[in-house]
Amino acid sequence: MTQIKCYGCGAVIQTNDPDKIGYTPESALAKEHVLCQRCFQMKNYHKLTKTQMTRNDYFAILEEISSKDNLYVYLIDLFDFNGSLISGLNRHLNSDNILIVGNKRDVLPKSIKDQKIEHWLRRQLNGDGVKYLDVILSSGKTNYHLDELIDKINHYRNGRNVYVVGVTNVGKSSLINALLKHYANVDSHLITTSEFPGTTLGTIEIELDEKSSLYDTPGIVNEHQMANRLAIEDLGLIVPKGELRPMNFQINSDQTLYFGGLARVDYFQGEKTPFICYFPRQIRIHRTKTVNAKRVYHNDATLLPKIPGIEDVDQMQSYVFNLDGTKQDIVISGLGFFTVTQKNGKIKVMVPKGIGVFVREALI
Ligand SMILES: Nc1nc2c(ncn2[C@@H]2O[C@H](COP(=O)(O)OP(=O)(O)OP(=O)(O)O)[C@@H](O)[C@H]2O)c(=O)[nH]1
Ligand SMILES: [Mg+2]
Repeated sequence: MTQIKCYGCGAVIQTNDPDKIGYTPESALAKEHVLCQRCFQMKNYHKLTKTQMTRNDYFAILEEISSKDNLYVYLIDLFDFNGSLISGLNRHLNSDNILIVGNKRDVLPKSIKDQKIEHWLRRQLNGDGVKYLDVILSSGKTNYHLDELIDKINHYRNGRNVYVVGVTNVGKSSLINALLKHYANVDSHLITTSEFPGTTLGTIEIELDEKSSLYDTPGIVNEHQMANRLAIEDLGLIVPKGELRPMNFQINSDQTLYFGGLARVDYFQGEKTPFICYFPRQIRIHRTKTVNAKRVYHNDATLLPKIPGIEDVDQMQSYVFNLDGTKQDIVISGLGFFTVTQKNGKIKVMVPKGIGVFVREALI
């Protein structure tokens, strides 16, 4: 029997086990385009369900697609650069075949020039030793640069197949849907997208011409991203819904900021200085005196969301950073970042264990 794949997530359709991926009731098989039950519930009721895919499953897919000569469109979420990279990217994919797309351009302020973002992105990639063919910025949400993206893909693919790859949630499926709507007038049987990391479960083929196709692929789970630790119902809170607005806090050296219930920064040495915060609007930023911070975490019911299992701020992991006067972003992977430019200052960042905290050259 030939395999049928779900058009929403790429899982192989099966009618035996409702708890496994690809399950569809037999009655749904008669349709021209088959959707699995999980995608049906996501699309119609926004009901998200966890799946059993492991990191090894994703790497097996990556290994399979990288064994042939293809063009790889590697998406990076501009809001979460560090969370978007997998270590040893060039070990998995040949640098001569990688087109880097800085996606979700819409979340960065319009006032910053594209050229500045692109240069910043190239410097970050170089700093991490990532080699590639070219870089382009895009947004699947606002259809930004779709024509330019298609031109670059056609230029570099040279008749070959194209695979859209990247970690979960960078917007691979949304960008492909934008292309489908824009160029093929498709508005039904679109690929399923959601804030759940791990929406796409198998490769999804879209024909480009008789000989070649473009494929959506499942994202690789990046363990240090916040989205992998949150309760499903809270995932929507950490996905930026629109352009990030800076929130400026003048902080004294005995003060603390909470970013929802997910992270905290103590400024414990240095003169009064601005902390310019870029976090999704749904995340409340709360300032308190450091001496009261522990009690506030415990008692303030509005510091939301919290990671399941973390009731006390002492259960978080601490990282101390020295501020040296250069304009730097302190990044909390998958949650947001703040910019500080203070000399001779010290901060302590507290995050749930395993969540990445990075210092980088300021983006904005
Ligand atoms: N602001 C903004 N949000 C986006 C954009 N593209 C996708 N998103 C959001 O990011 C989340 C993930 O989008 P998907 O398209 O499902 O991401 P994916 O890379 O296919 O994820 P997996 O299938 O899990 O690997 C969803 O909440 C989208 O609404 C974009 O260009 N801008
Ligand atoms: Mg996807």
